[in-house]
Amino acid sequence: MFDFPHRRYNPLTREWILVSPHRAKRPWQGQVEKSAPPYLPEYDPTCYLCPGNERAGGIKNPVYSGTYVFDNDFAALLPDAAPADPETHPLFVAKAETGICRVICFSPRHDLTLPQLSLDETEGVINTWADQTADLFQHPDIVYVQIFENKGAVMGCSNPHSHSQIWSQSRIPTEPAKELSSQKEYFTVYGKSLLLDYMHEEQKRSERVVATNEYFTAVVPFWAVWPFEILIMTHRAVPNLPALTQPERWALADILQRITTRYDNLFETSFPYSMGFHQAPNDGNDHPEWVLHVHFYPPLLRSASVRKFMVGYEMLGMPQRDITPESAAARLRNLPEIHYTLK
Ligand code: H2U
Ligand code: ZN
Repeated sequence: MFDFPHRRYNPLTREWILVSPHRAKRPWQGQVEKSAPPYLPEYDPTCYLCPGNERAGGIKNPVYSGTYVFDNDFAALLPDAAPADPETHPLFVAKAETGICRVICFSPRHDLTLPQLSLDETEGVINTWADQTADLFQHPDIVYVQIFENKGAVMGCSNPHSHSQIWSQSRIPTEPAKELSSQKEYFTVYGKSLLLDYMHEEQKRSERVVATNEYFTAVVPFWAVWPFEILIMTHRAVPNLPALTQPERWALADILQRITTRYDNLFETSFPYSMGFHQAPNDGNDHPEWVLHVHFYPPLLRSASVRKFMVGYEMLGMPQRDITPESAAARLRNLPEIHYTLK
């Protein structure tokens, strides 16, 4: 159906992307990424995230056994009271920003990534994310809580020991702010949630669905920019992680494991990505329009060593992709859900 150049609209961000399916066969003589190291020890005495080890600044991690949370020693945002805005000229606008940044280790094991954890351990990670969100929501000046995981050296991750980060702050950052305004507007016009309508339509069409369970559906979105981008949506209008029921948390663990296992199996490598949750802001309002969801943005394109670059036309014009979201979804859907290292 879509074998000609066309643009697709992202209703969440209200931006367009260019799709050029005929271009997928162009040759590649460019940069080749190093794959993940084939072997990691269970414990690394030089790792600043392993239990009992020292971090920058001399603080020692406890000998933890499940998840472990600490305040980022190099936090991008600081909780101190903000000074007056440093600039007032309309062409030189700057505003003080406060916040709290934390690091969450998934497990004491240095060598295990999300798909290699047990379902119980993954549910433990989800409970920690939810508890951290609830805790940060108690701070009067925290309006937005951004949870994310940067995985793999190509994504700038500094340490293979599995961890995620939380950056929480006094303003809503750009991406969730766009999603807030589109979801709100859709809710005002139609009286329904944009993402629930989208999810139901994707379930009917099924060609972009990668995995689903009772409470979540994972698709390569119609408007995906990254080759194997995934969007996981809840089946009801849940605003944030703390609002998930226990069966929903279990189902979220299930779908996260199944998606990350398929990712690793695609090129038989520890698949790099940036992933994160978009939750409703903590601004004192109800958010009936908001549907909790997870974005996975993986950079790999055609093998474990060739990535997509967002350069040239994409920096100056708009995002573009070659393989269609439908063919990416079909490839991911057809992969086994047993991790390739267990074969
Ligand atoms: P990555 O997820 O991008 O690898 O970042 C790891 C975080 O860990 C990074 O934000 C923090 C860095 O500031 N960190 C500490 O808090 N303590 C340390 O001893 C090293 C790194
Ligand atoms: Zn470690």
